Amino acid sequence: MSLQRGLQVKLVFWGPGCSGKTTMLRAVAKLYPGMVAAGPVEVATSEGRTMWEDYLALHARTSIDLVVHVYTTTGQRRFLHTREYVASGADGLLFVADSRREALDEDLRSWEELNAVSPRGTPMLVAANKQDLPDAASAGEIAELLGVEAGLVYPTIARDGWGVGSVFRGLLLASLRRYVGR
Ligand SMILES: Nc1nc2c(ncn2[C@@H]2O[C@H](COP(=O)(O)OP(=O)(O)O)[C@@H](O)[C@H]2O)c(=O)[nH]1
Ligand SMILES: [Mg+2]
Repeated sequence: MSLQRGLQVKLVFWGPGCSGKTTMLRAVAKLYPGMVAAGPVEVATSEGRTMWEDYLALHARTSIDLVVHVYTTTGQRRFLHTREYVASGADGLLFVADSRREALDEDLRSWEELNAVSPRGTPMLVAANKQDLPDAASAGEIAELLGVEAGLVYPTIARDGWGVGSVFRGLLLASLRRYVGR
């Protein structure tokens, strides 16, 4: 967070491979077309897997001139160092869980990794993504799996943008409240 030229906020999407982080970033860009200042930029392998990070900048020209930098991390296990680097200095973290039942083990592994590397007190919300799939675990089940309050878990369908605005605004507010609202 920087106040030098308006207010600059860094938000990071974290989660296991294929949970929908890149799709979520694209959905955010679609929700706020008038505010997109840069991106989405995607650094992917030839198979479309995120290799390094994706990046989107939103600029709200309000009285405080707010710039929101949004990054997604690569979910692939072997890229832990890249993830830590991309997530460092985050003002807010969104854990994008894959709600398919066969993905729940990977969700838990990725969640534990996030909690091991992120500084205590960083605002964190969870998206229980892929709610359109018939076997999807509910937001409540994801909350129980991760051991967090149900109110921190938002159901989403990143592929069509459903629920993405709510969780994104919630994360932005939580990251700002930390500095502004006390
Ligand atoms: N059914 C369904 N598929 C999704 C959803 N969000 C993402 N996907 C799909 O999941 C796959 C992985 O998504 P991607 O955004 O690349 O995942 P990432 O590895 O977390 O960046 C892609 O085929 C997406 O189209 C969703 O809400 N529902
Ligand atoms: Mg990706």
